[in-house]
Amino acid sequence: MQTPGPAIRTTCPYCGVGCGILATPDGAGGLAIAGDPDHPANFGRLCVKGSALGETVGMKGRLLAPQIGGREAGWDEALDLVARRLSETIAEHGPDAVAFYVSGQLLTEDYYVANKLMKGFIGSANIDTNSRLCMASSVAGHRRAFGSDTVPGLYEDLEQADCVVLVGSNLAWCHPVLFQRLAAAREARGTKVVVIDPRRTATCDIADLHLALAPGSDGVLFNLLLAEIERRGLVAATPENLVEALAAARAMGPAATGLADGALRQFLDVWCGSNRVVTVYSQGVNQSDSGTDKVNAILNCHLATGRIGRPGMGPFSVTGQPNAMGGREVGGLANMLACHLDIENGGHRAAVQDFWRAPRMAERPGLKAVDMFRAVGDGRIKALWIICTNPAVSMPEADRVARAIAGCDFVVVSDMMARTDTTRLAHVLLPATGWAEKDGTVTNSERRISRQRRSLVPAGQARDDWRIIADVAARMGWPEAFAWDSPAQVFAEHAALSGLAGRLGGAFDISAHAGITAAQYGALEPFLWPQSSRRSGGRFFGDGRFHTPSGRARMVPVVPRLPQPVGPAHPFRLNTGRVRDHWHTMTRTGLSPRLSRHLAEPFLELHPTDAARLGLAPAALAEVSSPHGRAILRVLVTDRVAPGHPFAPIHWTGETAPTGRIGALVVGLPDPLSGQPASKSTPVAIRPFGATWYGFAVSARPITPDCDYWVRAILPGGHQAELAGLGEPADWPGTARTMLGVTGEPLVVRDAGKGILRMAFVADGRLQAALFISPEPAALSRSHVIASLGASCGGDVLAGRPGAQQSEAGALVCACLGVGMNTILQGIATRKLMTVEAIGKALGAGTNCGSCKPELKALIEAAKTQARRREVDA
Ligand SMILES: Nc1nc2c(c(=O)[nH]1)N[C@H]1C(S)=C(S)[C@@H](COP(=O)(O)OP(=O)(O)OC[C@H]3O[C@@H](n4cnc5c(=O)[nH]c(N)nc54)[C@H](O)[C@@H]3O)O[C@H]1N2
Ligand SMILES: Nc1nc2c(c(=O)[nH]1)N[C@H]1C(S)=C(S)[C@@H](COP(=O)(O)OP(=O)(O)OC[C@H]3O[C@@H](n4cnc5c(=O)[nH]c(N)nc54)[C@H](O)[C@@H]3O)O[C@H]1N2
Ligand code: SF4
Ligand SMILES: [Mo]
Repeated sequence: MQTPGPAIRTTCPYCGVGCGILATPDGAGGLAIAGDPDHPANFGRLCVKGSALGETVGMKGRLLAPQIGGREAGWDEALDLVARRLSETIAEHGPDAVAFYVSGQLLTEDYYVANKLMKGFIGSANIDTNSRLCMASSVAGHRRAFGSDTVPGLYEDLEQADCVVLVGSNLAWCHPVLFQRLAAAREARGTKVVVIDPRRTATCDIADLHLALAPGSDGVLFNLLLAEIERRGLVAATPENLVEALAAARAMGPAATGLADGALRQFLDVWCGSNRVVTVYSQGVNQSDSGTDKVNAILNCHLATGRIGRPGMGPFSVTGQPNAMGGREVGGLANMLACHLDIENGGHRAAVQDFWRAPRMAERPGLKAVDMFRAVGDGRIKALWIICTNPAVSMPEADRVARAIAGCDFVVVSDMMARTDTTRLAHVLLPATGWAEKDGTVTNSERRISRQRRSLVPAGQARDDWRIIADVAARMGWPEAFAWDSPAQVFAEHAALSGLAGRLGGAFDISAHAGITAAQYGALEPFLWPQSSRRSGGRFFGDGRFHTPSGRARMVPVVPRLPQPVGPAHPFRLNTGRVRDHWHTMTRTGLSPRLSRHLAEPFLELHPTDAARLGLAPAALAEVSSPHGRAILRVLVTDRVAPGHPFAPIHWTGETAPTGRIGALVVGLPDPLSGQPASKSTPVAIRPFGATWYGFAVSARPITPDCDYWVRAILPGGHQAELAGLGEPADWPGTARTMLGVTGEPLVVRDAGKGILRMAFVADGRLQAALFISPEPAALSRSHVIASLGASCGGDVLAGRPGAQQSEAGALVCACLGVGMNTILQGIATRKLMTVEAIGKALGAGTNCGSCKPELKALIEAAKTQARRREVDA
């Protein structure tokens, strides 16, 4: 515990926007969270995930002490064991028999230390990161086009542009504060916004044009654009390969995009007609087996027109994780060295070896994520250290990856949480400090480096990742090279090395900070890289000078490859991605009741014609299978997706919904250049899941279901679960007691004719737990049941819906102010709240973080459409 303190300036640990946060310790282990008005990424704004950070910093679920083989151990014993087993493995099988799998959520200092240990001291490059699943195609595309992995522009370009094109990016949900900045700019100056996504997402709310192109056809689309650029005489630069790239583009026909001529024409007109155009792209582009070519197809258009590196124009790869960029800077990918230096360049290797005084430098690239886990599976890798990532869920072919980890001779996992799908498989578990407990730096999507600052004391015996790695390195025989006392010293070393890289011609140079003191590090303001004696911040490439040997940009002739066609056994193409209020495998956002209420269950967005053909009603369960695994998902029938192209979110795990693990379905098919797997395009089969019963449960105590389908989520005063099964238990009350963690006899309502069974466990007149079973998907007011939990109860909860006096709030739309869908619909219907502002004024919804504004607008639009239909009918 600590005393209440002044606000500490730190950075959000979620997305790559990198918002500044004011975290104020409340003295009881908690934090009050506010946006930092002075941070140049967000100027005080936060999205719902950032706003809810205070709900996720408690002790619940934390890994508090090292564990060996499931028993608690001391730090010395655990670190000795890890160092000994790594050293033995290297001695017996060579350095390539060990691997580190790390994360874009590590701080730069953690990342630097891990990379130094593997590439300079162990002497292998078998360190790869979840950024391989995320940014690798952008990195490879940047390096081909620019000669370096450099993001040319700045966030303010989105505000200064006349046209912003979002390709494979659901900015509204995934980079919400950047979305808000764009939406505000659009209000102010009429920015044209184009969304290119096979799915109609919340981002389309501000789109002047939505191109629902055929999945995977982005390369074709941007080649068509390049050909149009030439036709209109807009070629304004002379990059390498210009002639060849234009020839490849001219060969293109529009058919593969599936777009109507009119829509395509509008896109070409607005892109070509806007000198100030920013093309933002994300996972719809990167996560493809031809992702690198798609990135270059986009970059080509900006290079040919010279629309790059000047105010309001340029290509913009928005990064997902808070420190995806920092990881690239330290060389955390298996095919990079450090500070953007090249592992295959002898001169670069010698310089880094000399700087590190390294005994044994890696001389060739290591295994990239998909191949790394294959090597774990077939025994080539015998010791694996996983840090700050949950590959047993998030890797493609996740079941196979989990089996590989389980079969590996020696597995170490460093995490802040005790129970994840990956920690379950470890021989040694090392407790890491979490976001609020650690000090360091992160780099956001616009190259801005910000401090993350400790605001709470570490949980239990948790230690910082950089220190854990350095302590292992020291025990492996290299104490001098890993002898830092603080992250400030690590940062200083990293900054000094970047100076050396800068002298070798690299763009990433922050050597102005090479001599940084602890006090200066403490006070470090957010800054854009580079920062050296030669230059400071700003945009890149506006002067036409690139980091290639010739100094010219390189266009890449792109011959687009479309995704493999689906076949009769697996006739649907599964798209995957994110929801608004959860972060990846939910180890942190899953702790927040309000974040868990926007979407509390995994789902499959399925087009109405597909649903009808498959005999799947709304809210039915579907079994989805691929050659790699299976999942059971709640069907959400919607025309937001195209026929044949269902979508499922990625967040659920063995801890929250064992049959909702989407990674289990996804094929591990990497791009040949970047190694990034195609996570958005898996052929699957779908059929109804024939449950004989469905259920919904709430309990004040943790729920531990044991049935064919279950999903659990946290509530303000307890827990909830959706359930379904193929065969009913013989003794429902006994099953309920075990599952809901309660004792005693329940109140029971049974309608044998309809097959309905309802049970309430009441103690001291208050509802402790309830279970609702029916032969159809349980139709009851979940928000009423949830609100009844812990409240005084005379059994009326068993009606499953509120009485006449109470109203039903419905699914939570505004998570910040707790405003439900029904409340909003009622407001629209009875109080004529026909604008987002009116709803905000009357109900509060949308007035805090604003993340739900697209949904509010959609509800208003839906009401208007309904009203129009009624007029027509009348
Ligand atoms: N709420 C929330 N925000 C997050 C995260 C989170 O877990 N939750 N994670 C962060 C991370 S690490 C990342 S990488 C980012 C990801 O941010 P985004 O890339 O914006 O998010 P995704 O939902 O993965 O995918 C974006 C879109 O790509 C579309 N898509 C699929 N196939 C294609 C295609 O062939 N062409 C095109 N043009 N589009 C296609 C999908 O329909 C989807 O809407 O989000 C970051 N922000
Ligand atoms: N099908 C499909 N699969 C995907 C994607 C997709 O779009 N579709 N997206 C991919 C992308 S872009 C990404 S980025 C990945 C993300 O996938 P993961 O990286 O596997 O997901 P996270 O849940 O963020 O895992 C982070 C882990 O680190 C722990 N942790 C948090 N902070 C710390 C810390 O400071 N130190 C340590 N040691 N541990 C910490 C958390 O508890 C958690 O267990 O998923 C990828 N997988
Ligand atoms: S947009 Fe939201 S999740 Fe992303 S950094 Fe800002 S507050 Fe955090
Ligand atoms: Mo990511």
